[in-house]
Amino acid sequence: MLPTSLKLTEDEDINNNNGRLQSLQMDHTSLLKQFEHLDPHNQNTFEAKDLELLISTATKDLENYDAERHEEFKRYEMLKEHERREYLKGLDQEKREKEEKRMQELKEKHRQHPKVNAPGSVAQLREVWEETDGLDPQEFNAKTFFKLHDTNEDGVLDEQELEALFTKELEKVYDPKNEEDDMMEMEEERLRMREHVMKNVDLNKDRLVSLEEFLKSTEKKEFSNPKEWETLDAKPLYTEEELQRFEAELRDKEEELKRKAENLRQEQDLLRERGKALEAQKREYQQAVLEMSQRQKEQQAAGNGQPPAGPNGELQFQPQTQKPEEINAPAEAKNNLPAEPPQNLPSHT
Ligand SMILES: [Ca+2]
Ligand SMILES: [Ca+2]
Repeated sequence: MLPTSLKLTEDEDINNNNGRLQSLQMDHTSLLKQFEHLDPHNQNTFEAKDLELLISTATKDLENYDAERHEEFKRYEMLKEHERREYLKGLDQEKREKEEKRMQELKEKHRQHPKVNAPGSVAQLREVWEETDGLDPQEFNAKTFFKLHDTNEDGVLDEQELEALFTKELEKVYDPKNEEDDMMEMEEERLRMREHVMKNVDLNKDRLVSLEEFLKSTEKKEFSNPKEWETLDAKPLYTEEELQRFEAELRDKEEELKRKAENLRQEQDLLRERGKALEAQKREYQQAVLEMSQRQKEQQAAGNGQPPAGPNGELQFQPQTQKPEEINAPAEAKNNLPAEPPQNLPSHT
């Protein structure tokens, strides 16, 4: 949706409304940046032409957005069917037949629902009027209805306000509690309903319903006597050919993923091998360093009387060359002759 500041009512003359223009200029540069296709020669003034361009660009973007949603939905349905078929393929015949029967029953069950009123028809609006708004059906009035459902009171029904009107109809077909009802389908159905109404009602194609457009639509034949609304289950959503193409695409993607996974596995193996080689090399180096430093210690020990180093380079314990009692002992006591009792022992008396 366009920012509300950009919505001009029909009788506003942009070129003569300087105050309005000035307020638009406040943030028009940032707005311009949001849309790609604007006139690059006119970046400094915000003119009616810009506004028109902006609106038509935004409208185009929204159209593309809806188209993309339809496309995504179709793919979703094809994926669902693909998975269903794959699942059935994996079963033995007896189980498969049982499952096929169960699925068929669910499908039938989904198809059984009260009649859906054509969106935008008098019957549909009256039902909202009566059941949602709690008003007397005899007093239905299109203008009051419009005002009531223009919830943000900006004078138009936008897409959200319009879609909200269909909830009542959609609830006849889709119940989140039922296995057979798919809420993705409900949203696709809601989108289709909105597009259907816009197509009939939105005369100036600005994706908004003005009161005038709305009132005009109530005078049309389709309003009181519409064509029956076909719910999604009425027609196939894709052809068998489209499904085949989609499945081929899936297979291609799967192949590519497998290829990528295989490449990754090979790379991983390679890295693991390289890691092992590095680890072995590291150990070899460590061993070499150890041996060299041991040799160095031994050489040093031999060369300058340093004590030899232990296996990890620590100094080995060396008994003291002189025992404490020898320090003050007479020289003759140092030989192996029976020693005289020391002369200067402290008396213990
Ligand atoms: Ca509104
Ligand atoms: Ca319109």
